[in-house]
Amino acid sequence: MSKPVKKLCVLISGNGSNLQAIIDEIAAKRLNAEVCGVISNRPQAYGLERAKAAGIPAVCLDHTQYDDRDTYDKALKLQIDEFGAEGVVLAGFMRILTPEFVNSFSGKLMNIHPSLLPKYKGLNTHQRAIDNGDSEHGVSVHFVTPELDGGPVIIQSRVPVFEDDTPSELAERVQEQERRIYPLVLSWYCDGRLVMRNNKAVLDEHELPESGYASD
Ligand code: NHR
Ligand code: GAR
Repeated sequence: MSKPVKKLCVLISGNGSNLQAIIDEIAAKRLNAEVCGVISNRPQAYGLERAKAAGIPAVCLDHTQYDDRDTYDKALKLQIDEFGAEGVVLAGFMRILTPEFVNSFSGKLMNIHPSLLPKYKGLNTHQRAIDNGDSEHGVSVHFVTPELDGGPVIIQSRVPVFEDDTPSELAERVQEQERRIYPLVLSWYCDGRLVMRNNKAVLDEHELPESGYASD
């Protein structure tokens, strides 16, 4: 008998190309999941259209309409719980989340961050890698903990930085990798192979090293 599908809620702020990769992977039956809902904090996010086109409930919770982060995160949690989510996927979600929110989804909340963590936490990672003259850059998927971009890494993928790269060329190279590794990590999670234990990512009962599963 096949395992029951896991319900994932995907949080976005923009284009939603990671969301699309997840939707496509589910359609191709390589990911045993259902996207039960998509939430954006920005009304203009193109990812909302992608969700609707795939028949997925899509909601905008505009953070500018809330008094503070606490109130916003409470509304966010209510909506996620209403979708019946068993996992929460940050896919280009641009709002810092309160410790209360993060702790309430401990081990069920993942993020894709466009750098080789622990390098370049926070924003403008492509520009910073170029400015520092790095010869390589990349992307990390990690469990989310209250410490911003500080939770245990699950996987990383590396890309070269070329001398004349612009931030957007570099971002495109990184995003090509994102669309491969995020659905892969989610398939591990949905098959019950990936958990967070003692602030470590654990795959098939093996603690993953600090740089995560070696993907290259
Ligand atoms: N929340 C917690 N508690 N922990 C993490 O690891 C989180 C998180 C929320 C989002 C994604 C992260 C990224 O991958 C993420 C990880 C937004 C900002 C930010 O500064 C920083 C990191 C990330 C996402 N946001 C501004 C804010 O004031 C707003 C910026 C904007 O709207 O453009 O929230 O990079
Ligand atoms: C991705 O490159 C993701 O790594 C990055 O935003 C892009 C979203 O693309 N995330 C962050 O910068 C989080 N602060 P998408 O909307 O097309 O998936």
